[in-house]
Amino acid sequence: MPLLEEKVTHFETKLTHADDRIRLSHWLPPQWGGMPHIRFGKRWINICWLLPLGFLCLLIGIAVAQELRQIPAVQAFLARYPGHLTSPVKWYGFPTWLRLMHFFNLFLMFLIIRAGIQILADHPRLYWNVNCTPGTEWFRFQHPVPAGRIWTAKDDSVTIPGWLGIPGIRHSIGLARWWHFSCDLLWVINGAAFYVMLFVSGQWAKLIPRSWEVFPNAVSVAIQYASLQFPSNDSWVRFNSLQQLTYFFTVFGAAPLAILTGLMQAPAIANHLGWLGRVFHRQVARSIHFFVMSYFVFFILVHLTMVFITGLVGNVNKMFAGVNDNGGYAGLAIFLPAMAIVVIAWAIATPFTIRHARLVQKTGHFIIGWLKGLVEWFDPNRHYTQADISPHFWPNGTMPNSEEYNALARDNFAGYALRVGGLVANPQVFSFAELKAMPKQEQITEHFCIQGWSGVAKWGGIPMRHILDLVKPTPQARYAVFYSLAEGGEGGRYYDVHRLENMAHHLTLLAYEMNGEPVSVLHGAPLRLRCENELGFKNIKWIEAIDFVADFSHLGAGQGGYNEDHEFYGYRMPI
Ligand SMILES: Nc1nc2c(c(=O)[nH]1)N[C@H]1C(S)=C(S)[C@@H](COP(=O)(O)O)O[C@H]1N2
Ligand SMILES: [Mo]
Repeated sequence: MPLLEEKVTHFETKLTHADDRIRLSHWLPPQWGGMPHIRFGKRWINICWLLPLGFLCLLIGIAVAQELRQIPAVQAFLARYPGHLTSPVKWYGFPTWLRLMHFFNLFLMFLIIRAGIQILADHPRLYWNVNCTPGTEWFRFQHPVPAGRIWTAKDDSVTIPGWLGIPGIRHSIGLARWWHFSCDLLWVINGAAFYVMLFVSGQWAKLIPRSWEVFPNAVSVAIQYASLQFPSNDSWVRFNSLQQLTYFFTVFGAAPLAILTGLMQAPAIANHLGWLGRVFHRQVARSIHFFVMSYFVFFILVHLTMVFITGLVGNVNKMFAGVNDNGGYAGLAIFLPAMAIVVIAWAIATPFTIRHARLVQKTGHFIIGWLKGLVEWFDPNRHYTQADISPHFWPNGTMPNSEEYNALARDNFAGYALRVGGLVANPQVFSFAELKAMPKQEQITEHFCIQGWSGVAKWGGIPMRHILDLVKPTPQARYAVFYSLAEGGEGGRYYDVHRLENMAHHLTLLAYEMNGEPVSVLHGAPLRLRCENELGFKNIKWIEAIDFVADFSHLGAGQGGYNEDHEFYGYRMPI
């Protein structure tokens, strides 16, 4: 059937090439959100109030602590618990590995946090419920969702300054994720090596509290700091108890929690975890992930302040030069250039990413793409119940607006046909009636948009396995290319590439029903894909044709899909 072959492959010509850099004139125009607000019941409170409030608490804390120190019982308490344990010390100093890992850690942390905030700006709302119904968020830096018009998740994304986010422009989550995930991997490797070295070297004894007395001692330190009579700083030998508890929590509490709550946001992982994935669903994980980030920012601010006000020269001598010396400048001689590296990296991350977006995408893919791909092996098997269906399901993407599509829609898609061809034994054109007569499968599943929102819906349609059985991909076929009836945001057909393994999964569906009704135009009529271990953008809407190929590098800009080409996403996105 040469004619049929042509009909499918001819879609290639409707794809557009994409720039390897971001051209701001072609990008989503900037849109500033609001100040960050937290919701208490029906009231929204501006978090800027935290600044004067925090300052007031600090003042009151100082006054209270100074009064406390006048009380004999408190003086006795301070004498009994000086602020550190008095057990003998074996591990002095800061070895080279520790100082180096400390620096790598801080260098990566800045990039991770900046890219993380950029990711958040793509859906600047946090929720405790999985439905993400507008108005139910507990935190936002965006205005309420406008009523009376279609408001997609992309419409909702906001601009943040380029010095804060990477790369600072609106809806740049694709690039921010390469930064975030690549630095994450390096950070995890650094952290794992740190754990190992701690225990190999014996330095763990400095970091891990081993007696309950650490708690009264920590209270003692807090009173001493707050009353502005600082305890003696002898971190060369041992940390004071408050310091020890804080470092301990940061290394063994906050860091693992950041990793876990990061992973739990991935469709392939959360969909694999059954009840655990339902209780700690994506929005819970995302909210906790945000708290951990806030904790890290708070920790960095306090830590830096303490480094500066408790004797900068001595502190950097210890932590950067590894010498117990309160006078010389060996520490500063390393600290200042090290900070210069941080500042330079900070300054160039955003402009570099805008100028060399494709390179950032490819580098990110090289560093972390293989690991993300591995997550596809988790079998998504979670089902929700009818009662879990979200009352609101965010729409997303660029709507179809061709005459061809509108004519089909006017006719309730009676004239619609799905073309399936390429490397298959039986290329076919299925009429809508034929498709609906095929075996039907229903599933209630959660949708994970890359931007951060989620939603549960019941989908009904044809298992993709059935289509595979009918058309029989040849042994050369490795990928299924889906072509949409709609264009993408910058023009040219929206398309997306999936690995054949994912297409054979029992939950992969060509859906023509959503929540028991025909899929609406907004959500992908007449046919849209459900692939439950991938992020939302891979669930292509308004499908016109499926083409089986051995390779996709000749399609569009060769990245495996429209958003992959134009927004620098990865084509395997189970996380
Ligand atoms: N053809 C096409 N399909 C698309 C998109 C698009 O822009 N064009 N957007 C994707 C994105 S980013 C998401 S999150 C989902 C949204 O599906 P929904 O509108 O049903 O929520 O559709 C995906 N499929
Ligand atoms: Mo999305």
